[in-house]
Amino acid sequence: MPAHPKGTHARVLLTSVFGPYAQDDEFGSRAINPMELYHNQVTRAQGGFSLRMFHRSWGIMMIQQNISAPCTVLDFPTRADFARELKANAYDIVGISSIIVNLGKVREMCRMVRELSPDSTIVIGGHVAATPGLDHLIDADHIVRGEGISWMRRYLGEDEKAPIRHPEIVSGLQTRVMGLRLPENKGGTAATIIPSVGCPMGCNFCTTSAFFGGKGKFVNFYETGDELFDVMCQMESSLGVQTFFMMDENFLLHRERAMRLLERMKEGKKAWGMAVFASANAVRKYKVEELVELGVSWVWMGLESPRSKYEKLKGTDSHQLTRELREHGIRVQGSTIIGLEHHTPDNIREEIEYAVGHNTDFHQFMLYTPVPGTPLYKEMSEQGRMLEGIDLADIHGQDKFNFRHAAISRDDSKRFLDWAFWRDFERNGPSLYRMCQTMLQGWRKYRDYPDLRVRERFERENVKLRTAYSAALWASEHYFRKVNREVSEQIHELRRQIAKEFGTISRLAANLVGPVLLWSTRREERRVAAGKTYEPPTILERRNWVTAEES
Ligand code: B12
Ligand code: SF4
Repeated sequence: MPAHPKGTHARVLLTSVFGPYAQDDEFGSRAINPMELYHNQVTRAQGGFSLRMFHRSWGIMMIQQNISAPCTVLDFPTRADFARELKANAYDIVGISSIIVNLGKVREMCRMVRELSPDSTIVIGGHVAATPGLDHLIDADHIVRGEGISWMRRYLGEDEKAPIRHPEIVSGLQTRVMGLRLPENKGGTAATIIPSVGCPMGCNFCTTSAFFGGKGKFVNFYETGDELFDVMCQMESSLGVQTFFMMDENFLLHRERAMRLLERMKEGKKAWGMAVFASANAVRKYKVEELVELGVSWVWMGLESPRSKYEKLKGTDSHQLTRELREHGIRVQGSTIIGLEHHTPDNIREEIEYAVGHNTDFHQFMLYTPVPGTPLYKEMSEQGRMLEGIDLADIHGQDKFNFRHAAISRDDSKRFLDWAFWRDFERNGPSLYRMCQTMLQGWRKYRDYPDLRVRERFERENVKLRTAYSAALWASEHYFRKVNREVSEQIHELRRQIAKEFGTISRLAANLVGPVLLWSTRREERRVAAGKTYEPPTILERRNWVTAEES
C-alpha cells in the first residue's frame, strides 16, 4: 500500500459511528443494544440497580496519540456533528472505527464523506473489517484488518515500530446507578490501560482473538512489566488515579510481565488497584495472595459452561475458584454462553442454574454467536448452518441466534437468554450488594496484612463501604422486602455485619442517605419504564492541530 502523498502533513479525522444508539432506526441502532457495557450485557435485568456508564472508543484514541499528523478524534457524534466537522475542515483522511453490528452506519458515513468532503481518503478499521465482502458493501478506499496504529503510521510514512505512547483514558463516563449520576472527581474513576490487543487462547467463538491473528497470536504494546509500570505512573500523575482498568483480553496470562510489575509496585510503594480480564487457566497461575498484592480487585472471567471443552477451563473447578477469589476481596465478573452445541431445551435451565450458582458479583450472558472471522463462523458456514437474511445490526449476542442450533430454536434462544439474566438477579440480588459482600470479606482478611500497600488499598475501598454503599444497601434491603424477601434478608444480614465492623458512620449513612436512594431508584424505574434511555456525550479532541493551521 503506498503512503499518503501528504505524509504527516495530512489532516486526519478519526471517528466512531454516529448515534443515537439506544433506539431502533434504519441505520442499525437498536434499543436493545445501547452504548453501555453493563446495561447492555451484564446488569440489564437489574432495573434501577443496573450499572450504567459509557466507555470511549479507545482504538481511535490510541491511533491519534501515536501519529504526528494533525488529527481530530470525534467520539459518539450525531450525523449532524459528523457533517459539520467534515465541512469545517478539509480532511485528507477520514478514518471510521466500527464493529460489525454497526455496518449500516459505516455505509452511511462513507456516503456522507463522498458527498461533503469528496477529496478525503476513507479508511475503515476495527472489527467491522472482518465482514466478508465489505469492499462491496461500502464505498471506502482502505479496509484495515487487525492492528491499526502500525497501519496508520505506515500510511503516513512514519516509523511503525516506534514505542507506543499511551493516551490518558478515564475508563468510564457518566456513571449512573440507583437513579443517580456519580460525581466525576479527578482520580475518582479508573484509568484504562491497553497493554495488548488479541488473545492467544483462540476460543472458537472469540472475535477479539481472531481479529488479531487467532490461536497463539496477539499484539503486545508493552512487552515488559517495567514498560507497563512507567505508563501507569504517567497516568497516576496526569489523571490522579490509583485504580486501573487493564484492557487486555487476558492480562494474567503473561505472568512474567505481571510479576515484574508487582516488583516495581512494591519498590515504588504503589497501593494500586486493578480490574483485569483473565481466563481461568491464567488466574490459576498465581497464588491468590499474589493477585491481591498485584492489586487485582476485579476479574472478568469466562465461565462459559461446565461441559464446554475450552482449554482455558480444563481442570478448573470454577465454583471453587470464584468463591476463593471473592473471599479474598476480588470481585468476579463471570461470563456464560447460552446456546452452546450441547445445550438443549431439557438441559439449559440446569446449566443456567449452575452458572448462576457461582454467585459472581456480576454475570454476563451472551448467545453463542458465530461472527465473521472466527473459527466458529467458518465451521457453521461450512456446515451450511448460518441463517440467511438476518440484519447484521441484530447480531450482537443479546437478541436471537444467527445460526441453526441443533436443538434450540431462534425464539427460544432469546427466551433462555432473558431467563438467565432474570434468574441471576432473582437468586443473587443486585450486583451492588454482591460487590459489598466481596469487599467486606476482603477487608476482614487483609486488614492486618503485612504489606502496607495492600492494607491501604482495602482501606481506600472501604471508605465507600462505610458510607455510600451502606446507604445503597439500606435502600436495597427495603426495596426487596416486598418483591424478594430472601434477598432482602440476605442484604439485612450483610448490613448488620457492616454496622458491626464500622459502627455509627455506616448506620448514619444508611439511615440518612438510604431513603433518598430508595426514592431515586424507584423514580429511575418509572423513568425507564416510560422510555427514558441514555446516550454518551459527543466528544471532539484535536492533537497536533496548531501545526495543521500553520501548514
Ligand atoms: C469497550 C468495548 C465496548 C464499549 C463501546 C466502546 C465504543 N466507544 O464503541 C461498549 C461497552 C459500549 C461496547 C458495546 C458493544 N460491544 Co464492545 N467491546 C469493547 C471492548 C471490550 C474493547 C474495545 C477496545 O477499545 N479495545 C482496545 C482497542 C485498542 O482495540 P480496537 O478497538 O480493536 O482497535 C484496534 C483495531 O481494531 C484498529 N482500529 C480500530 N478502529 C480503527 C479505525 C481505523 C481508521 C483504523 C485504521 C484502525 C482501527 O486499531 C486499533 C489499535 O490496534 C471490545 C473487546 C476488545 N478487547 O477489544 C468489545 C467488542 C469490540 N465489542 C463487541 C460487541 C459485539 C459489542 C456489542 C454489540 C455488545 C455485545 N452485545 O457484545 C455492543 C455494541 C454497542 C453499540 N451500540 O455499538 C465485539 C465486536 C465483535 C465484532 N466482531 O464486531 C468485541 C470485539 C467484543 C467481543 N469479543 O465480542 N463495547
Ligand atoms: S480466553 Fe477469552 S479472550 Fe481469550 S480467546 Fe478465549 S474468549 Fe477470547
